[in-house]
Amino acid sequence: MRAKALTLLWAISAALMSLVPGTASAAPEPWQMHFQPAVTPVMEQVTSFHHFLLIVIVAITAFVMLLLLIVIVRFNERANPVPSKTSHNTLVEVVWTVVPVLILVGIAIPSFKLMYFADRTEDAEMTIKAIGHQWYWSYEYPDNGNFTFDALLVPDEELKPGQLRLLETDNRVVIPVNTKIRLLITASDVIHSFAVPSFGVKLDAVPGKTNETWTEVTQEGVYYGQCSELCGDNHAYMPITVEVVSKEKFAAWVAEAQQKFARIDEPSVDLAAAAQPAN
Ligand SMILES: [Cu+2]
Repeated sequence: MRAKALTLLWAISAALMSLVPGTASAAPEPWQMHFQPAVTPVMEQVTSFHHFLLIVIVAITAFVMLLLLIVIVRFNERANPVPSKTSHNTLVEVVWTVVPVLILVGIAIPSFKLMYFADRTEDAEMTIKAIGHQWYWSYEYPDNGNFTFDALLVPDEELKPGQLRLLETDNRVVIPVNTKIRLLITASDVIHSFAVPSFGVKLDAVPGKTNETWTEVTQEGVYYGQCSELCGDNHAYMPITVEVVSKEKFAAWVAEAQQKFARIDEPSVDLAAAAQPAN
């Protein structure tokens, strides 16, 4: 009976979610109500954990509503003019203490499992470092030639057809598909937060501290994120644009990026020349 009710709730919530427009495409859409589609193992688990919680919440709300209705209908002054003087009932008190504890434990176990799963990966194939600045992100690719670049918002008047307003950057973070990537997140000035909803990644970028998480995107495409920690005037204007490509395309992009972008360990001024005494 309970299994049947849970299945029914599941079906209802799934049906309601399928009515919400914009659940099928990779890019966020105006008035989107539900999550962006999951493209990493972490986000898939976040989405199904959310569905599980929704069922628990609906069941608890319906149960409390039912109790309230019973009280209103059966125990109002007219229906029940002589109320009982009961003030204690050990069994009921034990039940209303133990059952919520069991529900919370039932939520906590999968919650902690997911938290540790999202926390870090042992066998990352490459590393990308994202650094938050007021107000843009810069990226470092230590395993692919140690180059670095900045990614700034494309202003409205420079948007090309197909580019999303406030979400497109001049340089995209390019990553290979089906590759475990360690993400190191930090900041240079104030606290920012690196968040890409369809990856299930949201991590604070704290000056003087490096936070670690990971991602493995299973579908090629372009995904968008934003700084998610109030960081000053232009907080809303430092988006994250990630392009997920095949491993071959990524190798080609790396070769190009090594020419195009600066190396981290290469000084921008020629130190030897600068040390020469001027005549
Ligand atoms: Cu920020």
